[in-house]
Amino acid sequence: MLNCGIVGLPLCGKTTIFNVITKAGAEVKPYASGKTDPNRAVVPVPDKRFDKLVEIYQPKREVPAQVEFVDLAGLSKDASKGAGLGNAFLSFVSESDALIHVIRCFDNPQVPHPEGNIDPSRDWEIVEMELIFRDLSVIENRLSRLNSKKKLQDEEKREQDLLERCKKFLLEERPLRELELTAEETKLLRGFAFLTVKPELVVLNLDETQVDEDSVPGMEKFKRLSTERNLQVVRLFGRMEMDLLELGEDEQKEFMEDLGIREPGRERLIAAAYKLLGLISFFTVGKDEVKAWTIRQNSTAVEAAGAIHTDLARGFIRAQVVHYNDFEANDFSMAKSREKGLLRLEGKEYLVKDGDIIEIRFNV
Ligand SMILES: Nc1nc2c(ncn2[C@@H]2O[C@H](COP(=O)(O)OP(=O)(O)OP(=O)(O)O)[C@@H](O)[C@H]2O)c(=O)[nH]1
Ligand SMILES: [Mg+2]
Repeated sequence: MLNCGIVGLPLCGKTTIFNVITKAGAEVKPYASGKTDPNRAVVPVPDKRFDKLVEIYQPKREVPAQVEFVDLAGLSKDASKGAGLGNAFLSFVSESDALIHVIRCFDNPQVPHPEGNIDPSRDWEIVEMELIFRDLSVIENRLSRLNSKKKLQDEEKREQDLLERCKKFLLEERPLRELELTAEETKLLRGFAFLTVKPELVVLNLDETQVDEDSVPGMEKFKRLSTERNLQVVRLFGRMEMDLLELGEDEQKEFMEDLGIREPGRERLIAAAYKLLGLISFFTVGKDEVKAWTIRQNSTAVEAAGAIHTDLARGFIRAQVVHYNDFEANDFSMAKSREKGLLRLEGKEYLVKDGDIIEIRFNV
């Protein structure tokens, strides 16, 4: 299962956000935990389409899509040089498929900020630079090995050129995710497990007193930075949403409305993380089971079949497909959808869309 690692400076609210997402109830302390062993939890991905299908089919079993979240220890300045938990921490980051970067906006005198004051863009840059330094040191190591060889094979020469390009890019303080690469180059780089290629979602962790986010010191500067760097940003009232988890949904909404907060960030954040990972869902439906299956974007019908069972991919004949939106527009009736030609048979190479309802015809 793919996972999102939660990163950020010490005491920015990573574990709090992890608890909001996962309802795992991990311990939250007002001093840096210094814990290397990450908290992990698998959570169902909220999807109104899935809920509706369950309501229609009333199946014996319902299985939503899932994603794993990993709550990492705080990343200190100079971690790439071994400070704080240093390399141990960075190796955990390298195991994540995508990053959720928590930025502290809340002010809390009981919880000292490691840099002394609230400044979202500075904090973003510190963590980003550590990831860049770590990637640079991986590149330097490899390059010095390649450079020490008397004669390079063609493939090694290509690798050397590509790494030089990456290095130049990183030295301009830009993450590798912004570098344009061919499919082949992407594959070549995969083995290095670079940290700055991982897709990143920024979470602004706000305090309930910061409903007007412009009251956060340095917010204007951060907004400029996020436009310039094309950051994907989600806002969340971490501690408040964690405290509200015990309440029922309605009570929670009411409470938040009183504070002037439109909607809880939890579901939005999980959905954004799922998308960030490049994942989509297709559904299988029936009286026994309604299930949301997770595949990567641009997967084919036969790959989708393989996600269900290798036999289905091996004996694949056709996929019967109707998109959820069409199904809904036709009163959730397969017969009506078929009449309109919206329920159709697709071959192996069909690119599955997020929200397709699929039945695999196969023969083994
Ligand atoms: N006032 C306020 N305090 C918060 C908020 N979010 C987190 N805190 C407090 O900040 C402290 C640290 O929160 P954690 O979630 O443990 O932070 P962390 O980033 O996981 O910390 P480390 O793992 O030690 O790096 C706790 O005392 C939280 O209650 C918030 O939105 N407002
Ligand atoms: Mg923590």
